[in-house]
Amino acid sequence: MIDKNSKVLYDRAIKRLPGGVNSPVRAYRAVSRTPRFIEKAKGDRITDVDGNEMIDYICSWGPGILGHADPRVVQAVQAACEDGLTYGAPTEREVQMAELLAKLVPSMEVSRLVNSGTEATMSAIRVSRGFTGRDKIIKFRGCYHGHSDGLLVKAGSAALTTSVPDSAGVPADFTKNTLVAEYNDPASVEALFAANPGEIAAVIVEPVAANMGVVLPREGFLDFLREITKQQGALLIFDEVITGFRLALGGAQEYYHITPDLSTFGKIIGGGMPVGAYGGREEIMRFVSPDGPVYQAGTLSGNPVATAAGLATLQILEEDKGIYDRLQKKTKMLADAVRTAGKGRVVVNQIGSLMSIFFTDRPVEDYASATTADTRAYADYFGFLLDHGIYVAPSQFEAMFVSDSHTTEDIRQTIAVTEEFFAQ
Ligand code: KE4
Repeated sequence: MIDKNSKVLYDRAIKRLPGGVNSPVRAYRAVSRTPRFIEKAKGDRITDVDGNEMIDYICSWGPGILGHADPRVVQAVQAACEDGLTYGAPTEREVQMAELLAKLVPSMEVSRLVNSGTEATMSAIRVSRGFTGRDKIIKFRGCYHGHSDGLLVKAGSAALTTSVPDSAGVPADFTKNTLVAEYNDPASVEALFAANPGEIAAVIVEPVAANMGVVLPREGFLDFLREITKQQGALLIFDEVITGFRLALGGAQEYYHITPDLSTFGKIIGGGMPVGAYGGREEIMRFVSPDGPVYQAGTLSGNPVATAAGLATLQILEEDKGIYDRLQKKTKMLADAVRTAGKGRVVVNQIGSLMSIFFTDRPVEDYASATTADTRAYADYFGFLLDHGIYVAPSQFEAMFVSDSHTTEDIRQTIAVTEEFFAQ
């Protein structure tokens, strides 16, 4: 595997872009390699500028559930482009999107399209504050909800303290209302509610955490969050940017039979184009401008080309009754084989078409256990796979994604390369 042209492009890129990239994880800093610059992708294969074709388990961090350049989605986008790229005015397709969202995810009685997961979570938090009249929110350490100021925080010395920003440029004032609990730890949530009675507007959670690597909710954890928020007059926000339309057609809320008050979506909902969405109970969403006092807006929100890609993708998922079963089977086959090959050196968490390989010997059930993983060992695994044509996340704390276009042969190829790695 050569990376000559990637190196040339990277040298140019770092002159004009921070880290040479438009999103930090792409810079390969956690794995100390030159990032591969991509030329094209089709199905489960991605090809870099040096002609290296690789099996792709990043799938653009989640949108690619059908596989790259699905002809049905590409055709919908091409047709939409013929009629203009953006109008800044309502279109039928946006109504179809909102109606389909409500059908596939019944809790989404009223929704609004935005352009990213960040915008979706930022807006959901704002409307939860506007609706409850409360300022504080609870998030979980290790969960990521995009880069809006108030959500770029992690706990201070204990989950009970208010949080300190973990990004420069975020004034402490912007995060003082963001409280941080421990994922899978009900007591840490109870303590925050007890310490802030009547002040917490919402709890926002990734129903399956996928930004500390994949960490599953313990039995009853999500039910607990649903219960305590109801009791405390706070809203439950499911951040389904990753789990939405991935764990099931109705997302994690269908998979776990929990109805949140608000949900956020991204990635798959745009079918590869920039689309996010937030929404939920009608009485809450009627607070959003121009119906209500919570302002939120966007020039390209619901634009005809992005909604064409999103609608085509959701319609394909809705019509294909076997896709989620196929995704689960293929991903489980890979996860089981990696567990066997790793012989106690790795823990693999897998659910549906999401999985993570942690280089640790203990169960990974929360942020603390996830961070026991040996990130150097992960970096070695990453480099070995990359050199053997397998393209996985350049960070231990991301997810692997399997698409409907991943063939059994390619899964077997991935297993063989993994077995070779562990046999060294
Ligand atoms: P975007 O603004 O990147 O569309 O979505 C933010 C977001 C919100 N909620 C969850 C659960 C998310 O996982 C994300 C974004 N995920 C990352 C991958 N861990 C996107 C990749 C990147 O940052 O480049």
